[in-house]
Amino acid sequence: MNYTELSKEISYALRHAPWEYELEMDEEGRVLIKQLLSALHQNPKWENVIEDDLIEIVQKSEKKRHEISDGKIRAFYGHSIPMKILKEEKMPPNYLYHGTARRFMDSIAEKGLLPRSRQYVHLSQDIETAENVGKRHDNNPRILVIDSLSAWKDGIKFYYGNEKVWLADMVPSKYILEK
Ligand code: HQG
Repeated sequence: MNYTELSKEISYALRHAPWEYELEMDEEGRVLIKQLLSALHQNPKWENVIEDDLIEIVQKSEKKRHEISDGKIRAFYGHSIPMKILKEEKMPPNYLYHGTARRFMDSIAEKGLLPRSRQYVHLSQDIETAENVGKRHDNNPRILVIDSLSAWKDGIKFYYGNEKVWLADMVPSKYILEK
């Protein structure tokens, strides 16, 4: 069984298209594992997937994308569905980082960081993580430093994703220190 492919399909279902899988999602994005498994089983490719496979994917993945608890599974971040997933508001560290493409810089300087197709702007806890995020868009990404604590003190909300990923509704450009 190809765990990378299965992990991508689970992310797709939980972040972008729960209705395609007839999943009932709670306000924090959790769905019953049983429901997800029976949806996956309809595809011959995944007819043998069991809960232990999901547990292994979640545990072994370097990026903590999903969480399993109490018979439910959720994606920690990345959502694009219309129902806004409720995230835990939290005071951010002094600085957060955002890796992006050179070609987006003018627009970011003008409008700030916007969620684009997702529900939240995604920020990184450290520079290395931001570099990896940025490389998905540009082989020579720009790393932005976000003055997150000042932004938070001024009323910009930040939310906890996982130990490496923070979320925000948007980040005005005045809090972007290097660009
Ligand atoms: C850019 C992956 C123009 C923004 C990653 C980014 C992450 C603007 C792109 C997670 C803009 C959106 C999310 C503006 C922001 N004008 N461009 N005003 N504001 N942008 O993929 O943050 O592997 O939706 O800089 O590792 O790259 O899927 O977001 O370049 O954690 O688990 O618009 O997805 O995780 O791109 O990545 P994305 P992202 P997974």
